[in-house]
Amino acid sequence: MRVTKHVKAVSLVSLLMTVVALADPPDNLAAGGNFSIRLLGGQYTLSGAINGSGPFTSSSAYNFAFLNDGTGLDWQLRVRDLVNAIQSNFVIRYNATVLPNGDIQWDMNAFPNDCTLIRLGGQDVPFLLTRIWGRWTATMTSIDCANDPLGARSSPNINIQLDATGGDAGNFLQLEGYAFACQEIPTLLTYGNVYSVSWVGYGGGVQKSKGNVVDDCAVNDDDLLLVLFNFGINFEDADVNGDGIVNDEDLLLVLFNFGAGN
Ligand SMILES: [Ca+2]
Ligand SMILES: [Ca+2]
Repeated sequence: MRVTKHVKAVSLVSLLMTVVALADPPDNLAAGGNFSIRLLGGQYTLSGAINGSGPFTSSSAYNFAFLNDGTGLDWQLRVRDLVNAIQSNFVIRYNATVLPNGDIQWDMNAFPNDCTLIRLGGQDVPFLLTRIWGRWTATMTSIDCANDPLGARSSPNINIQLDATGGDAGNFLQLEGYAFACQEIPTLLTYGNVYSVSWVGYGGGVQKSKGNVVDDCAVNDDDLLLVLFNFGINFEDADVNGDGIVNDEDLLLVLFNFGAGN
């Protein structure tokens, strides 16, 4: 029985290999399921009811999962995770576009109208966040399969590098709101602008749940063989869907994703 299944599987693989096209960077990025990012530095200004400016750096790298709706490359986060000085839990979404030149651009534009707090000089003061918007743009470069250089994700390995491009038009964050009281009083209107941003990101590879059990950033013969040689037993390394047994379901996941990441 098992031998018959294997023969059928190998025949199907031969068929698939004739129709699977080489994946391009956007497909590779999506197949990884998430990406890591680190802001290397930038400048900010505040004007209006609050005034200030200066450089900023970030010592931390972050990892964001791609959303399953939309393009498969959209992602979201809370305002407080993007601007640590603002405590808002409002969720903002970055919508992805692959530009004609192959770069990826994420746009965000939200109107939270959230009465929250902003940290000024070590004190939290009320802040009515009325709008926040921005853009990240990056080149996508295919690189050799490797561990995430930012260390922000454990698996899968990465094979796409993202580098900021497009200057201030391509990479910025802006916000506006009312400081010191959650009321739309004109004299309290405050603008924030983040610019001269440099950042780097990594992604790609293929998730184990899509058949990449041997993590070489692609679903290929090695994955197929690991599943076949451990067919019918409980072997975590070859258990694609993590249900405690290596069986038809795992084999199908490998076959349906065969060629991904190549
Ligand atoms: Ca693999
Ligand atoms: Ca399984």
